[in-house]
Amino acid sequence: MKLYVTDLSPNSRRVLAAVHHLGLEQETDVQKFNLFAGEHQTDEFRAINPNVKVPVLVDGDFTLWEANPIMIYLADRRGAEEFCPSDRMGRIEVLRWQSWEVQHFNRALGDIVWETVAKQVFGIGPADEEKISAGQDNFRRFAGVLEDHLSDRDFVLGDKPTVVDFSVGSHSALALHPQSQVPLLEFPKVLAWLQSLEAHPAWAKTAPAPASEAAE
Ligand SMILES: N[C@@H](CCC(=O)N[C@@H](CS)C(=O)NCC(=O)O)C(=O)O
Repeated sequence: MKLYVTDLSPNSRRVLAAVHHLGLEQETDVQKFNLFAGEHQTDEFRAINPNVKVPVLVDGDFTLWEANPIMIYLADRRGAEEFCPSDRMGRIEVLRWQSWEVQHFNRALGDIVWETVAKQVFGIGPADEEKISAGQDNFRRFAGVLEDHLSDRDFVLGDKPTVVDFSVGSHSALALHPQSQVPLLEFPKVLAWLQSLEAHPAWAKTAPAPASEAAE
């Protein structure tokens, strides 16, 4: 299999972490693009993903873009039921939380850390305080849902980490960045869950270097 990723991306991180967790390193040829140098903007890569974005997985004749389905595909390929349940209701739970993180939780989180971390690291202008404040309000709304959900479990689907934790927690390094201004102290269960994800062996292997923690 060939996997196209970049160093500076929570979307790439979640897929790479799944590769490690599932023990697929030997079967996966990882190609890293430097997005800032425009290495992905070629006709060849556009033919692989017309969105011209990473991550992308190519497995024989099959090409798959979008981080969340790539992780599910890899888990199914491995028959990794504990990591990604395949029964009807288990799969619905995976889809529920992955939809939620894309649309709500990580969108709010991304809005904050774009202003507080990414802009500083990439030197692309001052943080917009109004956008930070709006992002924080939005984050509180959805983090409250996760806080309640984690009241009786360690991970999103129960007592073990699954593909859903890699999805919902994909921005962990940015959220835990000292300058993030993500109001995590108001959500102790969410904070503890993010910290435990950071300690997960496969997740830890894919931790961004300090200077590259501002992604997307
Ligand atoms: N929804 C996509 C998002 C992919 C995405 O936004 N990738 C970024 C890196 S995190 C990218 O490739 N950006 C390059 C570009 O837009 O030119 C996914 O989940 O895979």
